[in-house]
Amino acid sequence: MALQAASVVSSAFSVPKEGKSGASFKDSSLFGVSFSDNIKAEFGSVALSCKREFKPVRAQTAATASPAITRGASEGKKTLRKGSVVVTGASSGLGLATAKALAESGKWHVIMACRDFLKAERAAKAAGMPKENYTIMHLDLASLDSVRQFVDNFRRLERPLDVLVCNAAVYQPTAKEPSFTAEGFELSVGTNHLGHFLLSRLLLEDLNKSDYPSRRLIIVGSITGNTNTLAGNVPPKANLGDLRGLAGGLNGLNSSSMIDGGDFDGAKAYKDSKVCNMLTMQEFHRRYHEDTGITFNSLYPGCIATTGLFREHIPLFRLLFPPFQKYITKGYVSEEEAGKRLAQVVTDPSLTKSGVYWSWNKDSASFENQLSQEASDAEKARKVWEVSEKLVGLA
Ligand code: LMG
Ligand code: NDP
Ligand code: PMR
Repeated sequence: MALQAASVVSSAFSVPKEGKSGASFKDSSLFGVSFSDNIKAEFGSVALSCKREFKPVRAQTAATASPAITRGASEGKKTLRKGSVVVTGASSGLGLATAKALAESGKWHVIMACRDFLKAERAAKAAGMPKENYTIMHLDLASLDSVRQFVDNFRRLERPLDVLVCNAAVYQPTAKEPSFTAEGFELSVGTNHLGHFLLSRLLLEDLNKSDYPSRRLIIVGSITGNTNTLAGNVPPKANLGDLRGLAGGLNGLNSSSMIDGGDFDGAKAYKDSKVCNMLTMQEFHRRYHEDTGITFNSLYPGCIATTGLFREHIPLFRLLFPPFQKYITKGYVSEEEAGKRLAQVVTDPSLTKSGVYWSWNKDSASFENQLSQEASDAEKARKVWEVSEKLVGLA
């Protein structure tokens, strides 16, 4: 059942006149980045990007939503309605910080898609999120039934879907044996990849119906899935192999619980799931960007060493990991800062390019990062897509 924690407001807001000022920058952080990545960011005004991307023809089905752009009562100024964004796993860590940043901007209504309603409600309250700017809905990504139920419930809200953020994840670095989703998929890949794969495939239709100027599908990736970085070379390394375990259903019975068919390793399963996330984003881009205009992106928000992601790690790790990242690798980023980064990928008019894996340099400036060979392998992306389709019942 959909649980609505906040009432819906239909207020509109004025489009800010200008985006950020232009800048060209060079990434200078040591780890996990390609050093040659200089990008010249283009910062157009919001109004300009609206003009370029707004296609009224798509608006036909957003029946109950107000049109994305309307004329303001006075001065004939263009106004943009509040954006509507779904964030999975918004009950803690990066998801919560992102939801907070978006809700506080007053420009977004955040649907917090969470497996633990009360935890999410308490977290939103404790974070001081304005209650008219969020709604909590139940979603357990470790159950495909729950994913389908969520999509039905979301549609009943009759809100447009302008941006979908696939953020939730589990990490089981100390598990000796695999655990499984409701359908019997190994839990990390089942939750982080397959649950999100079904969710995003189903909600693509809703994104496509939105008349919002910039519609985006964002899947959170990570440096540890990218073996072109030092962090990605800490064992066990991500490797999807020939996908034999995935093709067998990851059930640990008649197939391996690992994508590559090997023995269970929780840390590797997580890293593999992140590779799937990054491949899925690119396959979405190849299949749908041109026809729909939707922006498909992934990102590495920085090492948020204090989140709940490490809850199953040994206490010594949890004690040492934050200072290690802060003072030695310098890859550390606070939850708040990481939330701002992801919120930027949701909403920044300069980040509309599709098919990009965003990262940030030490001055917190975004740049297009390079994925590892495996995480940018188009053939593997297609295979992961096709096998995943079968597993989640779409093919
Ligand atoms: C595994 O162990 C566990 O087995 C697994 O269960 C799971 O938990 C997994 O990733 C999670 O980890 C990883 C283990 C093995 O690493 C450790 O945690 C051991 C820590 C050893 C400490 C080393 C000292 C470093 C300085 C410490 C300062 C004190 C702070 C301590 C904080 C600890 C928190 C981490 O790791 C190893 O096998 C050893 C490390 C291997 C480093 C790999 C680096 C490979 C470099 C290859 C270069 C490739 C170049 C790529 C190009 C890059 C371009 C930029
Ligand atoms: P957290 O554990 O704080 O957040 C994960 C969220 O996912 C929680 O809200 C959790 O819910 C939710 N979740 C877990 N399982 C399910 C499920 N079955 N159904 C619905 N929601 C679920 O970790 P982070 O904030 O660190 O992780 C967020 C994202 O950031 C992940 O995609 C992770 O891979 C990525 N990331 C994190 C990095 C880091 O350094 N922390 C670095 C790079 C990427 P609940 O609160 O109920 O447990
Ligand atoms: Mg890593 C060199 C930089 C760097 C960065 C940016 C990270 C990020 N890590 C780096 C280096 C190292 N780590 C080194 C040199 C080691 C060996 C001491 C190391 C170890 C390590 C462990 C054991 N790191 C870890 C773990 C985890 O359990 C985390 C993990 O792999 O989760 C899958 C992790 C991480 N290191 C990161 C980041 C971002 C993580 C965690 C989360 C993630 O990728 O989502």
